[in-house]
This record gives sequence, structure tokens and C-alpha cells, in this order.
Amino acid sequence: MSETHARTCHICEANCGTLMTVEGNKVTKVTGNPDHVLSRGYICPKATAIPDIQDDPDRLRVPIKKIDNDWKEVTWAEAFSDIAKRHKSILEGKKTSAIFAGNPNVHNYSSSFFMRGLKKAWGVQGIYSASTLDQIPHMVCQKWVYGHNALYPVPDVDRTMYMLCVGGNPLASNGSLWTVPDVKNRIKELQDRGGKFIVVDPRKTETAKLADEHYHIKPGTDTAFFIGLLLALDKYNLINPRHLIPHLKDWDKAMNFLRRFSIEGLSSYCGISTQTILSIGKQLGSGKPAIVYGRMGVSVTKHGTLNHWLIQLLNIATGNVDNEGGVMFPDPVIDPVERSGTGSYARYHQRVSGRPEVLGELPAAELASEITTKGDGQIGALLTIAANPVLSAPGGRQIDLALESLELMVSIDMYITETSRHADYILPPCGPLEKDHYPLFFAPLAIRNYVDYSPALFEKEENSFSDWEIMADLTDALLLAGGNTPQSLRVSPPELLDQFLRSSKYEINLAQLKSSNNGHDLGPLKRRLPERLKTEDKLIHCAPDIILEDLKLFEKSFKSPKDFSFSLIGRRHLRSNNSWMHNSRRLIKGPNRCTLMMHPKDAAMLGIDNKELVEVYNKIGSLQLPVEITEDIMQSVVSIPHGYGHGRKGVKLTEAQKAAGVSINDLTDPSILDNLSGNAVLNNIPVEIRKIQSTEV
Ligand SMILES: Nc1nc2c(c(=O)[nH]1)N[C@H]1C(S)=C(S)[C@@H](COP(=O)(O)OP(=O)(O)OC[C@H]3O[C@@H](n4cnc5c(=O)[nH]c(N)nc54)[C@H](O)[C@@H]3O)O[C@H]1N2
Ligand SMILES: Nc1nc2c(c(=O)[nH]1)N[C@H]1C(S)=C(S)[C@@H](COP(=O)(O)OP(=O)(O)OC[C@H]3O[C@@H](n4cnc5c(=O)[nH]c(N)nc54)[C@H](O)[C@@H]3O)O[C@H]1N2
Ligand code: SF4
Ligand SMILES: [Mo]
Repeated sequence: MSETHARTCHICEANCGTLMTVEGNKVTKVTGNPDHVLSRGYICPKATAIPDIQDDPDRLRVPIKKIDNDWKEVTWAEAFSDIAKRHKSILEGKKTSAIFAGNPNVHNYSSSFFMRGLKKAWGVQGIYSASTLDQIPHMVCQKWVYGHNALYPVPDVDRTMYMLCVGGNPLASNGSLWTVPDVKNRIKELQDRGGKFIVVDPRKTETAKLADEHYHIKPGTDTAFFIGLLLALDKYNLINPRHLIPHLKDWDKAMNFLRRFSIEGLSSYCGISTQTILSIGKQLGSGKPAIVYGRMGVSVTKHGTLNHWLIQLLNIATGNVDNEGGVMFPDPVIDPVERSGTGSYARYHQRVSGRPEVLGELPAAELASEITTKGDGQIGALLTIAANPVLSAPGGRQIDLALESLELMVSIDMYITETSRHADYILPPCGPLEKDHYPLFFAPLAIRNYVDYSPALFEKEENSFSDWEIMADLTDALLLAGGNTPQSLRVSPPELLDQFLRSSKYEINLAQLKSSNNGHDLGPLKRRLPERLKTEDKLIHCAPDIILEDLKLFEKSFKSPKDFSFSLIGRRHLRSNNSWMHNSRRLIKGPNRCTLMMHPKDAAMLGIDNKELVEVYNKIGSLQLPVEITEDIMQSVVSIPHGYGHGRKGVKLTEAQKAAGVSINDLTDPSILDNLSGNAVLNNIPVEIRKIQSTEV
């Protein structure tokens, strides 16, 4: 007998509604839920692989401890008390401890309720996380411009008439900082109603192929493109912030600063013609609802924060912030803008580099140097929670070495990964279908106000715990070892969730959400300014001094562009999710996707044929992989997807290891960061390439 259950997919930001057919304790089929209020029946292949994670024989079911380079199963109690004892003795010396929290934490709403307590008990102030490999430039820019780091302006794609997408590939990623399931059809609907979708990317991506226009841009030069667009609006007198005018501070200061550049100079720097810049500028300023959206390609660069500031200026200039069909601020039931502080900056600094803390985060790129640089405050104990920095952070080989030198490393993870293989203990959470789900971080990024809850599909296996339970037990063990009282009173996450829901203006409760299979639609995004602004003066700050300082640095580098042989960029594939879904046979099967994409002219110049092996190298490292020749990519630019490199010794991911690939982050440079946010630079990496002679293979 089979039953069908509605459940949100927890893998990516789209949060699609699925229907899962259950027979006994197995999910036998996953389809899209046609009645889901947001995803309308759409799912991608990753949702069908969720049962593969649930049933994966490589998935750890009990805690394991490393003894003489071998893993031994231990009880939870033994693990917690030994970890707490060792942690205490490390902190009694001159070393400190650190936490690295990875991307899946944002898909586990319940973990977030226990992070603060665990941070305190583990003895850390700032944390390392995937945020500084990703979106912190958006957040710190939002803090400075709108007054709160969580004031994400979300593209109102369903009502726009023109969308410029720079450095994002939603057809592969399904949208980011933009919860927009079924994005392909939404873009088609925009085109069907006479609107236009434009992509700017060094590669003609899946998204670019759907677009009305695509322009190749030289990697790392988007700052110039954005300034060019603002100058184009200025030139044609199309700057008209309309309803925003009373709420703007320092608009003229920002524009006066930008007028020192010329469109021609900017155009030759970024490789997009003056004519194109002028034409896009004109269309953005046409008075119709329009959006400029930028994602990873403009975030994980040297001027990521500056880029996002320029994007805000563009949307402000055309009156498209807080405008239907422009970018809007959602009104989520559980609202991070009302529930948390506006975000801190420079309260403390990195020991080695002196860089400031940003929103309670320390740069992930600097974790290895903080572990290996000797002296007081050196990191001796590391806790990773759902993170794989060896594959996801720059300088992966250096991180490998650093982790090996730790006195204590604990990983909360369900696999022996490239990272967790270095741990002394791995504490595995229960299977994904044994957890409930609430889009705590994604409802605030969604294209409509909505709310959705999925109870756990299966009971937890015996002796198995959710991430939050592991975090809470570890916190208690650490408190106890330090002579403190454990937090005996525990409210469970669903109870907390219920309290939050009930106290919201929507007056909704968990029982109501449980009884609904399709999520609740709470309507389209609405105008929210100026009430939503969190700056003290309730104004939009158009020219924060700290950002203008970085603009000056850009101006300097712009005057003397550096040339190198090839610029390496990343990419994502629909059937992959960062570093951790390659162990699903049904996702990984098919052609090798870990290839070096290269333009035919570059391949001819180097005498390389399709699928031939090359060495890609720079001062950070070197790797070998086959070439995939394609006209989609610009000349002098090459691309490698991130998240591969499963061939490292000791990893236990049987399927992933059959298509191990290599890690692009063995080539990315941990010493080059976005000045303002401390975010890693993961694109526009200088590399050299050489053909591997057949005698070397
Ligand atoms: N070169 C390059 N590097 C990149 C990027 C890029 O575009 N280019 N992208 C960056 C981005 S945007 C991100 S977000 C980061 C991601 O970087 P990370 O967060 O470090 O890496 P993930 O690959 O998401 O690894 C997640 C880990 O969590 C485990 N896991 C999965 N689900 C759960 C769970 O529910 N509980 C627990 N405890 N563990 C779980 C998996 O087994 C895996 O080991 O990578 C970044 N790295
Ligand atoms: N299938 C799948 N979906 C995912 C993920 C995944 O790994 N796989 N990861 C999830 C996560 S954690 C995130 S953060 C999101 C990311 O979501 P997106 O940002 O939409 O995804 P990317 O594919 O990294 O898109 C970045 C684009 O920027 C381009 N690019 C590179 N350098 C430059 C540059 O200098 N300028 C410009 N203009 N473009 C550049 C790249 O060619 C690429 O097409 O995806 C999420 N969804
Ligand atoms: S796009 Fe795919 S992975 Fe993302 S939520 Fe939807 S089904 Fe899941
Ligand atoms: Mo990400």
C-alpha cells in the first residue's frame, strides 16, 4: 500500500513543493506538486534524489571516532563527554576554537535556534561560514544602504517588463537570494507579455540561451558595466527615482563621484560596447517596471559589495526599488528584519590579517591561516556543521593541511567527506526525511509572501537525532565540562515556530500549516517604504563613505588593468548541488561534468582537442582535467564547476568517487578578498594552461 505526502524540497533556495509516494519506510516516487502555491508543479532532478540520501549506505548512522587513522563507532554519550573534555583542555592553553557552518544550515530552520548557544559554549565570537563564500556582499551593502543586512530587494519577476540578470544562472541554480521556483516558465511568461530578459555573463549559459539578448563580459569587470549604465541613464536624463525621491540621502554625491568615469573607458574595460551600454541604460530608464539583478558572478569578486551598491543605485535611479515589477521587500511571517539586529561591523578583528568582523562573520578564506599561524589565539579546536570547506573555500589544499594540524576537530555531517575525514569525531544527523521543514530563511526572499511547513515524513531511526538535538546536546556537554548548568529547559523547534507564527501579524499557527499540503499564499509583494527602512534617519543611504573608499580603489585598478593568460570562472549544473549530492547515482550518471570549458580558438592555439587532458595551474596549485570545447564561453576565459575533487584519500562517498573530478578551489587564492565584506574571490582567477603530452598520461 502506498501513500502520497506533500513535502517541501529542502535542497535549494527554490523550496519547491513535492509529492512523495511512500511504501513502507521508502520513498518510491517524487513528483512536483501541481497545487503548490509557489512552485506550481515544478521540481528539478535533485528532488528525485532525496530518497537516495535517505537510503544511502554511505550515510553515517552513528557517531564515529578516529583512532589510529581508523574509524570506530562510539556512543553519543561517549562522544559528547570526550569532545567536551578535550575542548576544555585546549581552551585552557593559549589556543582558541572556531566554528565553520556550511550552506545546508540555512535549509535546517531548527538548527538556527541552537547556533547562538553552541557558539557561546564552544567559545567563539565570530563564525566562519558559507556566507563569506557567497552572499555577504549583498548583506553588508543592504545594511549600509537600507539599514538592515536582511533587507533583500527581491526581483518581482511576475510583474516586470525588463530584467537584466548579471552573473546569475537561475536555470541551473533555480535562483539565489530570490526564491523563485519554476523560474524558467516565469521568464517565458515575462517574454510572452512583451517584456525582455537580458543576461550578462562570460559564458552563454542555459539562462543566456533563453534570454532575448546575451552579452559576454570580461570576468571581474562588472563594476565598470554598472557605472556605465548609471552614466547612460544620466546622459539621457532618465534618472527618475519617482516615489523614492523624498527618501534618498546623498544621491547627488554618489552621481558626482561616478561622473569622473567615461562610458567609453568603462566599455573598453569590461568588453561590452558603448552602444550596448547606452541601449540597456535607455531600456532600464524607459519608465516601465525594470529590474537589475546580480548574483554569484558579481558577488564573489574583488568588488562584490561595490557591485551590489551599484545595483541598488541602478534600481533606485529608475524608480524600481519598492515598485511593482521592480525589486521589492517581502513581508514574511517570521521576519528577520524585525527579529534580529541590523548587523555589526568591525567589533573585533582577525588575528592574522587584521580584517574586520562583518555581521558576526569572519572570512572563510582565512580559516587556514588562522589555524596554521603560530601565536596566542591560534585556532586549536574546530567544529564544522554541515560544511565542506576543503572543496568550497579558496585554497582547498592549504585547508586540507591546516585541518590535519588541529588538536581537535568535530564535524556534524552525515558523510565522511573531503573535510570531515580530518575530524576526530563525526556526529551524523538523522536522514533528511526524518526532519521537518520551514523556509525560515527563504520566505523572506520569495517572489510572493507565502508560508509553508512540512512535518517529518518518517520517524527517526533509533538512536538517531536531528542536527538541532546534536547541537543542543553538545552545548550541554560543553557547559557541564566548564562547570556550568546545562540548558535543561528545551523548547522544541516546532513549538518555537508555532509561537513565532502566532505572534505575527498574520495570526497563523502551526496546526493550520500542517493541515495544508500546498503552502499558504499571502499575496503579491507590496510597497513597504519608508517604514521598512532601518537606517536611523529612515533614509536610503546612496553614498556610504566606506563604499566610496572602495570605489576609489576600483578607480585605481581600472586605470592599470592586469593581463594574464586565462581567467578561470566557476559554474553550476542542475544535477549537482555544491559539493554534496554527487553520491546519488541517478544525479551523477551521464557524461563527465567536471570539465574545463574552453573556446575553440583558445583550444586551437594550445593544440588541444575536445576531451583531451590539460593541466591548469597558478601559484596556488595545479590540477588536471579534460577540456570541453564550446563556443559558449568567451575567448581567454575557462570554466570549471566547483564541488568536485572527491578522489582525496579517506573520503567515503562511493558513487561520487567514481566521478571524482577535481576541485576548482585548489586554484582559488585565499589571500584575495572583497575588501568591504571579506568575501572570497571565486571567479576571475588567473591561470595558465598546458596540454598534457600523451607520454605524461
Ligand atoms: N569556486 C567556487 N567555490 C564555491 C562556490 C562557487 O561558486 N565557486 N560557491 C560557494 C557557495 S555559494 C556556497 S553556499 C558554498 C557551500 O559550501 P559548504 O557549505 O562548505 O559546502 P557544501 O557543499 O554545501 O557542503 C555541505 C556539507 O554538509 C553536509 N550536509 C548536507 N546536508 C546536511 C544536513 O542536513 N546536516 C548536516 N549536519 N550536514 C549536512 C554534506 O554532507 C556536506 O559535507 O560553496 C562555495 N564555494
Ligand atoms: N543546481 C544547483 N543549484 C544551486 C547550487 C548548486 O550548486 N547547484 N548552489 C546553490 C547556491 S549555494 C547558490 S549561492 C546559488 C548560486 O546561484 P547563481 O549565482 O545563479 O549560480 P551560478 O551558476 O554560480 O551563477 C553565476 C554566474 O556568473 C557567471 N560569472 C562568473 N564570473 C562572472 C563575472 O565576472 N561577471 C559576470 N557578469 N558573470 C560571471 C558564471 O558564468 C555563472 O553563470 O545556487 C544555488 N542553487
Ligand atoms: S529547484 Fe530542485 S533542488 Fe531546488 S527546491 Fe526545487 S526541486 Fe529542490
Ligand atoms: Mo551559496
